[in-house]
Amino acid sequence: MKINSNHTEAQVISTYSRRMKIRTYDGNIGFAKILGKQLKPVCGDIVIIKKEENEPESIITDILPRKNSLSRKNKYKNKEVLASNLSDIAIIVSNPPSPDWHIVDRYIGAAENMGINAFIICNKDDLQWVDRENTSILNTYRNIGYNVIKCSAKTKKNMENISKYFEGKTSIFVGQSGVGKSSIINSLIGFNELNTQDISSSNSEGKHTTVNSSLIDLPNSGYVIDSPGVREFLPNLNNERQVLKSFIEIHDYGTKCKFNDCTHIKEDDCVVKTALSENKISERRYGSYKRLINKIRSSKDQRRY
Ligand SMILES: Nc1nc2c(ncn2[C@@H]2O[C@H](COP(=O)(O)OP(=O)(O)OP(=O)(O)O)[C@@H](O)[C@H]2O)c(=O)[nH]1
Ligand SMILES: [Mg+2]
Ligand SMILES: [Zn+2]
Repeated sequence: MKINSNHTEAQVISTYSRRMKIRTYDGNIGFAKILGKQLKPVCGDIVIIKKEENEPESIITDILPRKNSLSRKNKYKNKEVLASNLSDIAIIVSNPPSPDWHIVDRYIGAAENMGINAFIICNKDDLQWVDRENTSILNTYRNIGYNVIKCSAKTKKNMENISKYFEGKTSIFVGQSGVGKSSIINSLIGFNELNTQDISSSNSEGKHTTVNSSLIDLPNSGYVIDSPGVREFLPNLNNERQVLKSFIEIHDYGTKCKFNDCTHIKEDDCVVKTALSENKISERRYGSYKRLINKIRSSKDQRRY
């Protein structure tokens, strides 16, 4: 939308410290600087830009209200936003690196708290890493209601289905370093826009090849945001209510508990614990839930002393 002669809206497509790559409403790509120190635009933001005469770069003067945002707490305990205005979080897993399902639960939790979809993509299926244990974990996610798909960016297995799913959406690709986020996106767009790199063979850890998020146009419609591997970014859950909202099956059984403030940890007469003993809730997911509740409780204790 054009606002007046020298103010227009643009979308942030990648961030480089205080300089942003933007796309204006007419599709032009350019760079813009941020006005002042308060504004902190992120990938996916719609911003107002001002064009100064004889200046090559525009100035970002404002950020339009975000529909939603994916954020974490940084090491100084400040909220740091990674991306905004999303419809889906695609959580990529593979092996190598060995999958960390707790990280998957945290991203699912972020999606649930943002009110958007979570989608699990098991990449590197050409390596046949999905064994019986992993199949059972993936079936738990399917039974709760999440989409799970196996693919290979290398052999292109299921790439067309993935491409169809993300059409018209604004999704962010997240997951451990080296799982193949950038490789899948390159495959979806049909050329190597993003850098990818071998996982170091010595420790099977990714090398954190992607260092800043960037929003990529999909060939038909929609966008995907490539993000750096999770060592740099794990979404934060701020309180016990948000943790409960993250685990929809625990939340659903929990509505039938005797006490409506039941936290499903130590209480007697807890429907969640009964469901757990009857294998209706996965032991692993419940463990993940408890780990996050305990994390919040211990950080509260630390603040008290
Ligand atoms: N065998 C196999 N290797 C793959 C596949 N997809 C990606 N890889 C390899 O996995 C390595 C890491 O891929 P990247 O796309 O850089 O991973 P990333 O998730 O973007 O990593 P960061 O940017 O560090 O977060 C590269 O060597 C890729 O070639 C796949 O489907 N099969
Ligand atoms: Mg990458
Ligand atoms: Zn309970």
